[in-house]
Amino acid sequence: MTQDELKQAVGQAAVDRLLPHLDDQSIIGVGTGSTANCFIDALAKHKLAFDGAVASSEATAERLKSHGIAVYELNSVGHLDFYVDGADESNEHLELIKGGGAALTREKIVAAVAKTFICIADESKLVPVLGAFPLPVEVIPMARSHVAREIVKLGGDPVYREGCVTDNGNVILDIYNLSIVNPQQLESDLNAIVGVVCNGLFAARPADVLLLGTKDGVKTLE
Ligand code: ABF
Repeated sequence: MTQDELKQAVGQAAVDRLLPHLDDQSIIGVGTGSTANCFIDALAKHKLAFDGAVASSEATAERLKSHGIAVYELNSVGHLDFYVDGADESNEHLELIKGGGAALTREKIVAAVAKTFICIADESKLVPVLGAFPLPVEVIPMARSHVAREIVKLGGDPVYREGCVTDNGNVILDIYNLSIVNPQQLESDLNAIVGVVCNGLFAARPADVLLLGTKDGVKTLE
């Protein structure tokens, strides 16, 4: 199977997992990226089975609307039973690096609200130790240099993502050369730097379920 086929398989597996729990009141949190797009396309075939969605990015909102799926503001939604999204890396504890697509802050907010966070990924994303993928940090633009200096003190090599402005009007620093043995501690340390809006470690609130696309089929970790 190609990587695209693995992504389609996990997108479909997430839909299959959700369907028995959906009714005409259900609103689903939906993430961002190519794997999340596979989920959206599979979910659209069942759009009469639920009410609508909350999107973690403008791009996802547009894709949902293009399928005729209603998109709600998070503030207008009382609760979310499910959030479905991809990741850049996951360890066996379902702690994640996310934010390669620069949508990390809204993704973390929607994940925080959802009762169950289902992560969907192809098998290349499962790693023993997080950090080979550069860790994204969303930063208030005027704090960029200050935050970069503080990240160096934590042992990372921050690189400004040129030309990238987030949906929130901020910039991204990607941290290279980390071997993240304590993801919760690093997530907390990065959040404590003045000027940091959010970082791409999802460890304080990891995924609840990982649907992993492998050449032997979709495996479930939970
Ligand atoms: C989102 O999409 C991000 O948090 C992550 O950076 C990215 C994964 O993208 P893809 O599914 O295209 O690999 O989930």
